[in-house]
Amino acid sequence: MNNEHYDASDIQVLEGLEAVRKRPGMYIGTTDVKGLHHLVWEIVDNAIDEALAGYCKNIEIIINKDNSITVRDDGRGIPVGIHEKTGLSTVETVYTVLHAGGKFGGGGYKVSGGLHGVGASVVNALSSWVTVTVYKDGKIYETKFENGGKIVQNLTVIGECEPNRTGTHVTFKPDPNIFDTDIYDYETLKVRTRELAFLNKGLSLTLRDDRDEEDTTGEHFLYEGGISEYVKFINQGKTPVHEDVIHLEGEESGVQFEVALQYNTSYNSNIYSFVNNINTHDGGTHEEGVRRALTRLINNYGRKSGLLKEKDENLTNDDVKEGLTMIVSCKHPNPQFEGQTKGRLGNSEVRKLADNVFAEGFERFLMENPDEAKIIVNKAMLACRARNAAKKAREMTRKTELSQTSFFGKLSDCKSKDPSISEIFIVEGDSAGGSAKEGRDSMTQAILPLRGKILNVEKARLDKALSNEEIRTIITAFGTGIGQEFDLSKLRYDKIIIMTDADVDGSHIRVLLLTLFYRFFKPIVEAGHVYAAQPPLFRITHGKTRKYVLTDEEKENYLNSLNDKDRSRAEITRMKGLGEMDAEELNETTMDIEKRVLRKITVDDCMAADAMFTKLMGEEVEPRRQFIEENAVYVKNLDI
Ligand code: 0RA
Repeated sequence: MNNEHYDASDIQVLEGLEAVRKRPGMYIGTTDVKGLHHLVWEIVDNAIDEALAGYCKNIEIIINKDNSITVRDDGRGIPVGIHEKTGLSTVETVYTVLHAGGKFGGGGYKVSGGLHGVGASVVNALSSWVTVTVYKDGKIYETKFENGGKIVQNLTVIGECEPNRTGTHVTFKPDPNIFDTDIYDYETLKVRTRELAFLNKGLSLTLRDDRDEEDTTGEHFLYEGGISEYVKFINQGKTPVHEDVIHLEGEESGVQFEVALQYNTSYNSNIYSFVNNINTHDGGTHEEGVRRALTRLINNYGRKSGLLKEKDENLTNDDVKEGLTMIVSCKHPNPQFEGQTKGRLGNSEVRKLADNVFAEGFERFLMENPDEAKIIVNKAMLACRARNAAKKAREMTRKTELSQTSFFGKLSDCKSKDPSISEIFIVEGDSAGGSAKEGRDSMTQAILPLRGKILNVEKARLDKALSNEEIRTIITAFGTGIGQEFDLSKLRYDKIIIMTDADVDGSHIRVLLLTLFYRFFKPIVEAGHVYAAQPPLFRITHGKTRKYVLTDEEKENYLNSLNDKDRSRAEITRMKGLGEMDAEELNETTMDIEKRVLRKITVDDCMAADAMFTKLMGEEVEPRRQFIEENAVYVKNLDI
């Protein structure tokens, strides 16, 4: 090796790593907590490549006490010989030359994610220190770097090992001068480690947290079934409509493709696709191939089997994906990522491969499992009907003019057409609705009385929700539309105020409304337009004075503040319901902008409402009893 050349490349090396330190975002996206975790995956990806090449079975990830990370694999060990271009060992070269990566591979292609082989040097550049140990040829080699990748110990033999032992151990400490935080989150590492185990069947991954005295063995992730087990994992707690997960795979010209899927009885779909273990959140050709084949095959089977009649329209992809959980995974030697966030696979040849592999396997599945096939086709047909019904219902609510009599009969709208000063009270029961109508400020306050209980939308598709009168009226009143055409800017009121009794029935209706808003009008809740009115619990009268209070505590405080004479005339009435108040009282206590108390509803309230609903309506007596007991403050005077 000639000295001049060595100097030149040496300078180049330092310049390379310096560039990474100057603009880390270019290489790892961000230097926040996300970037910090990214470093781990760069190192793990190298080990996974070794596994995909068929030489590594176990990978261990350890969070050390000082928040440094150790990644161990039992692959062949990074080569230790001198690299002809740099004059350094290959290990040192891989860790210090920005574009070394794949070029130093011993054949085979790199398919795992990450920075295509430059990951090791990028991690080194962004670390305060790195130690690499290689087990190979009965020897233990070690090299050390500090301060952003500067070699402080050239590759040295530090001991001997069993002749058949091989592998690479890397420990790195992210540079606190680069990253906003230096603390690793176990849960974040766990979720991705588990995902990598699902995506690489048969590979054993262990995650251990040495910051925690208790944890000595860590958690092990090994899935012989690969993405099939991923599908099962996602479908936990759901009811599958066929027992076995369908798992199909194929390969062409070095491109591996596989897909696993299972239908469940829910109305939502969970479809995730990956290329080289990276989530392609915007899909791409691998996902398109499958979607196209799935839709085509279900239609073909439906027609051939007579389930789908001549008059029936073709099922769409939206129809066939209802209740579908599916993982698509492609391993590609030369993937082209497209789109703003590079989250889409662009390679056009993959569409055909995915279509072929899926079509062949799924057709066989349908032929061999006619019972399951029938369930799947019927489910898609129901989804199709629901889609059409929802479309019609949406058109109907859109067409329903506010002046139409059936609608007019329910809503007493306000005179103002200015949403910024308008509010709507959704009131439980006709009689309270009557008082509210009388007691309102008709300029800005609209009243919508609800008759009976509204539908629980948690267990219904959009079409069924839209067939419910009360829900249709609410949609028409809001003016925003629903589903695909929802438009927050069309909301006709600034405040939507739920006004229900302070008892179990009242809280039940409130919960149903919150569930409806959460599921179908979430942006309205997020924008802070939804409120709960707080009607008073007690009326205290003495002489000509009337006082309303919201809680027991307020009642006691008020009584204590009175003189003896007043207190002795003091009549206390527990307000049983809104319907009991006359218009004047209702206005004074609950509706008057100056005097009322409103509670703003948040998305968290809505999520809690869903859980509460399950308790209230569920078959089980115990949670229901418990709920009533916990809410005893509301139900003191209720006969139960
Ligand atoms: C290229 C060739 C050989 C091994 C590796 C790369 C290798 C790289 C990494 C990175 C992390 N763990 C790794 N394990 C292996 C094989 C060289 C030989 O056969 O001697």
